[in-house]
Amino acid sequence: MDLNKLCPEIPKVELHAHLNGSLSRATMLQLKRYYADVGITDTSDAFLDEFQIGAGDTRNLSDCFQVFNIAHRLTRTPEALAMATTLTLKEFQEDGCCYIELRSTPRETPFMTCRQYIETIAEAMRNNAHLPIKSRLIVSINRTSSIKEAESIAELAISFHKQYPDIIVGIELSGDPNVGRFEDFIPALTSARFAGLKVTLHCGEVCNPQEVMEMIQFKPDRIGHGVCIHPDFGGTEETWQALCKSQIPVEICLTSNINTKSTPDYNSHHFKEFYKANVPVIICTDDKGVFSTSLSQEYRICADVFDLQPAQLAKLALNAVDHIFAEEERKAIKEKILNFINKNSL
Ligand code: 6MZ
Repeated sequence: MDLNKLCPEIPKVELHAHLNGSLSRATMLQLKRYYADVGITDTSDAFLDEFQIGAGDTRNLSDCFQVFNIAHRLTRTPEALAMATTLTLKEFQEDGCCYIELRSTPRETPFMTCRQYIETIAEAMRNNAHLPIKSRLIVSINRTSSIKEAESIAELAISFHKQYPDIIVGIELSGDPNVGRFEDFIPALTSARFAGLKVTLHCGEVCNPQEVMEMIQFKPDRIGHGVCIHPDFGGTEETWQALCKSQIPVEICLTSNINTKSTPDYNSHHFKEFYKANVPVIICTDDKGVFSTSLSQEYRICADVFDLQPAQLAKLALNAVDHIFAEEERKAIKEKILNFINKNSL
């Protein structure tokens, strides 16, 4: 079976996609045209060229946090942010994604408050509710922010979760993993969790076994990356056993880990160990714009590198549905994937 044909066709779910990291070049160019039309000074095309971090790039994980400023410049008005959300949802849909949890960090800009930032994305998602792709929002806390800022983002997430229960489903911790301490964010994350929001944490993107243990003990609903958890990849026997025992699902971002040099190459990616040990895994893109990838490309790479058969690939998509935060969507999405499996005799 031709994987290049199969991977876009499998109905897939995306559970780890940062909005501003997901902007494609086409979306960025469209946003630039919008700024020109409304007469706001924007960026040069050369500036856009810095956005993508490809395979041979010399930039590493720490450097990559600079590139998000490029996307941030393009999403600083509510109109542009709404356009970015809509265009990104449509691109995921065209790639065969039937459910997405987009995540984004509320930012105050000269044109909007943090409150308006969340409201704009939530409204854009509502306006696109008629599309085949179902979408939800996870509010991000950047770990480089202060405790006070994190608490105010959590409060906003809680109040919007009440106002948009059909859209805002979770909260997450991301940003440069070499900055900030997880323990400082526990009160903000705990209050969000008590209010009914699900929690996902960037965990073990760099080597920090103590923080990995604290995160696993917090019992998040999912974790992202999990690069440095297995002892062969910078974790310890203790972190690995704790993860296996917890059965916390892991959002796996293959190309992101390679292009940021968190992992040397695809063959040595920790996916292999996780899959073998039956740790629940979900294939995701992370920042499809920055890393020039797509969800179907990540599925294809996974199949190629780890020698997965089409049926195993479809099973990965099916199993991912158990971990989506909008529990009310699970049944319909499972049916869609099962129909695909049956129709293709996988
Ligand atoms: C940690 C990441 C990330 O929120 O402005 N972000 N955090 N590790 C990663 N691995 C590469 N990729 C993206 O999207 C951009 C923001 O997402 C987080 C960073 O905080 C980045 O500024 P939003 O939509």
